[in-house]
Amino acid sequence: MSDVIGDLKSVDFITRNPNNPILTDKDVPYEAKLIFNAGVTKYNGKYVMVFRNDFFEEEDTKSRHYTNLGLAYSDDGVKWNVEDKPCWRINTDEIRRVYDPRLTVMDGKCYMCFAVDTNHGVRGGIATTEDFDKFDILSMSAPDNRNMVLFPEKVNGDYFRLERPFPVYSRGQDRFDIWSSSSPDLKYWGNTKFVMGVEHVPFANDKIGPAAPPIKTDKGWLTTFHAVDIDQNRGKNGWEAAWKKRYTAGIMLLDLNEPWKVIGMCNDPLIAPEAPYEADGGFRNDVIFPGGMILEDSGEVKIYYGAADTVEALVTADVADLLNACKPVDWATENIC
Ligand code: BMA
Repeated sequence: MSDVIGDLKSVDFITRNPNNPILTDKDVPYEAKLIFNAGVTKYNGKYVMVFRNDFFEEEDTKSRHYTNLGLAYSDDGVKWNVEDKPCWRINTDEIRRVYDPRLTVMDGKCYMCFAVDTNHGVRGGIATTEDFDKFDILSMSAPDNRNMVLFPEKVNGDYFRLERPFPVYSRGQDRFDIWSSSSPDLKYWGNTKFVMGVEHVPFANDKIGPAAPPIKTDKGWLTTFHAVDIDQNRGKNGWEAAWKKRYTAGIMLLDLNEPWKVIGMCNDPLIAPEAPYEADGGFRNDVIFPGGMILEDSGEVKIYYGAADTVEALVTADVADLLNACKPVDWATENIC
């Protein structure tokens, strides 16, 4: 892994939606500041978005910080109507916040993976909902794990998820990778396998993790991931005092029957921060974080992503171009069972 990654550009076959950013705090009829990292799916004939809303006690972003999840609906996946109140917030003495929702529809039900900051570590949860008002939690992981995404159907009789544990103690620094687990019932998870390491991604030098839930194609499971590089020279970058990281989006292809096996990957970032709402004036500049991916019947793929931890944006691409960009990899994941 090289120390400094340098300039990165998006591939030339994605198109940023002309309405970008497609959702900001101005669209939200309650207290809101940073609208980002949404999960998006199609459910009961509509596009549904559950977005993360971070807001602050005072104007100053160093003041007390709150997070809730907001809900929006759309007929076309581009213009969104936000419901008049947040749909979910857990705030107890132990649980500080729930964030980064990811939506998957399976057998007519909507499932939502989410991250939870607790006093005893970060956990990944899975809930189910029919109306986005009542959420039943099915499982919560041990710390430290998050960025879970569900595959939209069972594979060989089991549910599958991608996930990103973050083993700080054993690896000594950020060096986090993508893993998968399976479950007979969405509650008990095991059969954990290594999928891809940060060293396999030429545009990462810090950590990687899942992004939007995978979509099924006849060539394999097509899925985005997030890739992080650090450059100590970045200094102040965004509203934070110092933000040295950059988040880009990658794309890879997983084997249909053994979804922990990477069969293709694009060696360049799919989306790198370039537009002003991605690279300038945000809370944390240079952050692209996909959370929703929808394959339309026309072959168009909509990829929704949080930009600069401040707004929600959309790019589109043709599924054939995305598949074509995933070249066979010259490494193999190694699992002992
Ligand atoms: C990660 C998470 C994401 C966020 C990203 C960039 O650690 O907190 O929610 O988008 O950092 O700040």
